[in-house]
Amino acid sequence: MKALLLFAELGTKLDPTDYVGFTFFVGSMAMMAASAFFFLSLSQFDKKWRTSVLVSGLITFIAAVHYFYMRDYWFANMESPTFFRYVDWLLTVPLMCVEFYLILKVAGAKPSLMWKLIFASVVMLVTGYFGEAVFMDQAALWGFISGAAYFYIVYEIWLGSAKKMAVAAGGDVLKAHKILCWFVLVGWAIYPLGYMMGTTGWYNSFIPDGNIDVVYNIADAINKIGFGLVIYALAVKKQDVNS
Ligand SMILES: *C/C=C(C)/C=C/C=C(C)/C=C/C1=C(C)CCCC1(C)C
Repeated sequence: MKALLLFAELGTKLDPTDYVGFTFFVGSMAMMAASAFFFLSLSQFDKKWRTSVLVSGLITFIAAVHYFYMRDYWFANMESPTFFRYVDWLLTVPLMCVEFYLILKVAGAKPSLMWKLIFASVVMLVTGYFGEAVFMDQAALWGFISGAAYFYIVYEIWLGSAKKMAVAAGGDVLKAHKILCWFVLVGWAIYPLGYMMGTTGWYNSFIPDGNIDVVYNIADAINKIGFGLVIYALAVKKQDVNS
């Protein structure tokens, strides 16, 4: 009975001023729509590019499922679904690292490049989770370690071996790699900003207070869907060249 009442109450309480809930809602729909788009486009690509577009779809689909959970969690508890958030990231961010490897394979990228990026992304996310949910009074320290792993990824794709391979591949692959690099440098930098808004540390004096979920939700939409579209556009171009 109590559960029923709670449900009835929830159903009538989609507060129009709850902009956090709104971004969870829109986020889940956007991820779902993007997944349908990527999956339904798959048959137009040959094997070489199909995997890349498939991974784009998996990234937004995994996010969509997590957004359904996060949205419900938010409406039921009115607090951050930090656990679901990090599980989502732990699955999708390594897949974004896989995308770099997949598009650079034409220039001879080896799986070791992929594993380096995946390892750094896992360090970035696990230490971020520690700061946000486990050792909250040391958020600044864990955020710093997480940031170091983030900068390693930025270095590797902008200047390291991934960059060299992109240059070797040239043409459309190099162009797509460049855009993805910008996503990681600018789009991903939104996350540490959200982290600093939502945790306690020395940065509180100059970073404004804000809702961490709104920031993360906007960043996710930009990064997951945008990233996927860059891959999709590259696959379409390559397909035209081949046929
Ligand atoms: C689809 C989800 C994506 C692309 C998530 C990316 C997340 C990050 C780049 C998070 C980075 C963080 C830092 C660099 C420091 C503070 C802690 C984090 C985990 C928010």
